[in-house]
Amino acid sequence: MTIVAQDSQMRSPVRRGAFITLEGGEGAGKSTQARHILQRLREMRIAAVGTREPGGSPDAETLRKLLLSGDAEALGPAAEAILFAAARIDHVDKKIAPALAAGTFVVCDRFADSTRAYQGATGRLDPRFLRALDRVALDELRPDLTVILDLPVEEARARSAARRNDNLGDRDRFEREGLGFHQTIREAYLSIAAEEPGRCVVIDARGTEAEVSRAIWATISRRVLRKPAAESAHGP
Ligand code: T5A
Repeated sequence: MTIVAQDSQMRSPVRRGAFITLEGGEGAGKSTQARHILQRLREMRIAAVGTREPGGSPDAETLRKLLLSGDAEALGPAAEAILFAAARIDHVDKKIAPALAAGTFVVCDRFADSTRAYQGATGRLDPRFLRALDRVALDELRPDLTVILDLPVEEARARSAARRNDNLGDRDRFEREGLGFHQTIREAYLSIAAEEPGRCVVIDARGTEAEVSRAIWATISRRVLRKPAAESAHGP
């Protein structure tokens, strides 16, 4: 506990940029929509940076390779969750927190909800363990808005397969899991959204790229850009 308290003192800069995360299952369109959001923010001359998890900083990208190769799978879901959190600590410290402190918007393709959905739900991890990991990895940091792209798992799988030209050998450790695993993840995301409606919004990802982009932008406009200044500036 002392470590967390000391950590808090070091890792809570005054935060002014907005932090937007994209979540959902494989192939739901997160990376595609992250690009659209960044483009629209930059068109409005809002400083914005895109990033992703696992990864986003050089050391976290090293852990990404290990985690997606499947080499850490044998350690079990709790150890995998710790490794994802270790990557997140570096990513937050080196990239996300400094950008937000400089007033830059951060758009992140996956973040802590991925650990809750993937390791937490499919590995049946104790929620208290996951909350403790978040306290260490995130300190006080929470996304201002989390967009959860919801897509039936069969449809998501078809999109991912089409992109890979059906080369199944290219699938990473999580893409190799069966439909039941991905259905559990879909349900976990819907539960997270129901638990935290102030932070999360579920967007139906079955529409065209342009339709989904419009729905997301309407949400960002309403929930982030039009927020009164007193609410959007995050003090220590
Ligand atoms: N993970 C991650 C954990 O287990 N725990 C954690 O804590 C974290 C952070 C990361 C993996 O790690 C796991 C989860 C993941 O399994 P990844 O490759 O970074 O892996 O993430 P994925 O979600 O697997 O990335 P994908 O690229 O597969 O999915 P996206 O980003 O949701 O989808 P996108 O945008 O690349 O689109 C997929 C295809 O669909 C098309 C695109 O052109 C593309 O071909 N598309 C559409 N087609 C039709 N209609 C639309 N509206 C479309 N939008 C996009």
